[in-house]
Amino acid sequence: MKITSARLIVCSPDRNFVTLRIDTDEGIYGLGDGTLNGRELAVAAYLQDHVLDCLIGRDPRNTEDIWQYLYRGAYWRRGPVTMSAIAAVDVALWDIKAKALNTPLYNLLGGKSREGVLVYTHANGATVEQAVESVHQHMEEGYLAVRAQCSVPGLAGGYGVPKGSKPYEPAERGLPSEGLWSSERYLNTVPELFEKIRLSAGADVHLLHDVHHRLTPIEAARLGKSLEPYHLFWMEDPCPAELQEGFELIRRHTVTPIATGEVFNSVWDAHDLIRNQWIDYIRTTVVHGGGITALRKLADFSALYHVRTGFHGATDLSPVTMAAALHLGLAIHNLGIQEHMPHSALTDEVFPHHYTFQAGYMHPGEAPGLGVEIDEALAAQYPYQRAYLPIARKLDGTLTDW
Ligand code: CS2
Ligand code: MG
Repeated sequence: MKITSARLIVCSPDRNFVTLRIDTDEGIYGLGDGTLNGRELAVAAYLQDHVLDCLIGRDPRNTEDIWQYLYRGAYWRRGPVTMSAIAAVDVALWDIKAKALNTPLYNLLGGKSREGVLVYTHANGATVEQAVESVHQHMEEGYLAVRAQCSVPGLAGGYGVPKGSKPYEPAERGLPSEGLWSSERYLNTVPELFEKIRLSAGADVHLLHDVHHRLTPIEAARLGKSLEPYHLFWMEDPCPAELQEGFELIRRHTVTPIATGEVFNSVWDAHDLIRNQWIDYIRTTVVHGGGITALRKLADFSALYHVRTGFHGATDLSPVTMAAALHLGLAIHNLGIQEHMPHSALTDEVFPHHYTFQAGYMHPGEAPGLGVEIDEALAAQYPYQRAYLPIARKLDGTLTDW
């Protein structure tokens, strides 16, 4: 089998996506996701200008060799743009390989380790009360795990809280918006949020929270301790993780489980976090972590240290990535949980897929390959529109992590 062509489909049904299609001489094609929120065209250019021509004539089943060719052959290693581009190729090749063997992708990754993948979704609100109500809504939809976020009093919006009635979509068209942030007010708000949720929703629902990189390690330690009575499933991205050893300080003070890694793109970003058990869940996902080939290795390395997976699954990862994450999540032994931020109806129309949600779990489906398609005619009706993630500043104007 040989690769005969590779081309990009960049579209924006409600938000931007970069999709790669690779065709072969046996009439089988595969899809990969190269979406990097706010920097989509950087990945598209990396693929179009530096990668796609190098694929022609190669055997698509040689996923390991092609991954090493793209990783080591570039000389310049790692980074979100490079690894998203490698991921787009890698996932398309795995899609082809599974289709050629007429089997769902999970069968090439170890087969089923479970009947379904536990997922969590997002509850949020402008107030604590609205967030509590949102948790109940999602529990009624059948979710067994819910992430809860709310605005900080006196600070409009903020990470995780939608503006108006539309579902939360952090990327905004036009130039970056700026908002204010106060860790002090946040630290006084979140314990009350989870006290109220636990009182109202009971002890069984898994509760998660995303700090979104906004605290220092000692502040995160304080937050983790304050949340212990509400036994969260995890506290996510407590602080920026460039300094991996900063997590040791958090670990020393709290037993609230810690998840991080959605902005990582290599096992080396988490090497110390994992081997020192400074975290409990690794969030790096297929599209930004270098694809199925890389994520399989990351999951297996994590398993040695009792670290489970919690793949990132926001709307800025396309249905192609959601499908790939579910195939991987069904197969690996150390699955923790999968994020499920449902895409819009329009996005689902552009990307018809076989994955399903039922009673708190998702399944990738039994179609050969990934089980995802792209309606290119419909996608063409929604061309790319530049969009950015917001910027945050502290009350004194200092730029901080959004
Ligand atoms: C968030 C993401 O889902 C999450 O855990 O951290 O929504 C994140 O803000 C976006 O993926 C950024 O593009
Ligand atoms: Mg997050």
